[in-house]
Amino acid sequence: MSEDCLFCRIVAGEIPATVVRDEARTLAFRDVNPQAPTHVLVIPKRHLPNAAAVLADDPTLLADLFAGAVEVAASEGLGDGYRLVFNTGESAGQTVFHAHLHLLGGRGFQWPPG
Ligand code: D5M
Repeated sequence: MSEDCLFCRIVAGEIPATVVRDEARTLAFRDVNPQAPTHVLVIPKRHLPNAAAVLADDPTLLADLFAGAVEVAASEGLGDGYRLVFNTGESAGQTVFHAHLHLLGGRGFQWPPG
């Protein structure tokens, strides 16, 4: 755990979150500032700063994040489609430097994204 990391503190139960899926190595909870009717973040419980670090550390953990997102998408009824996003680095809009996979659904999306 990184003491000054917001998402580590959610994993530790020090900051409340609306958890939708709690697995051995991953946690999924609702984004506090939702950009779609369903907006869930799937994170590794271990502190890793971004998706590239997850891949370098353990590719099976990256697979667990995707599996978690796909399973939450199904349980949220997003059969029509959804978007999965890793913002990686400040220039890509990453603001929390604990890896997190955004699951967005329940509305239409544009391409390219902003
Ligand atoms: O996404 C970081 C995301 O984290 C952003 O969509 C808001 C969300 N966030 C920030 N604080 C919280 C708490 N406390 N609970 C739930 N969600 C939170 P990024 O890709 O880094 O821009």
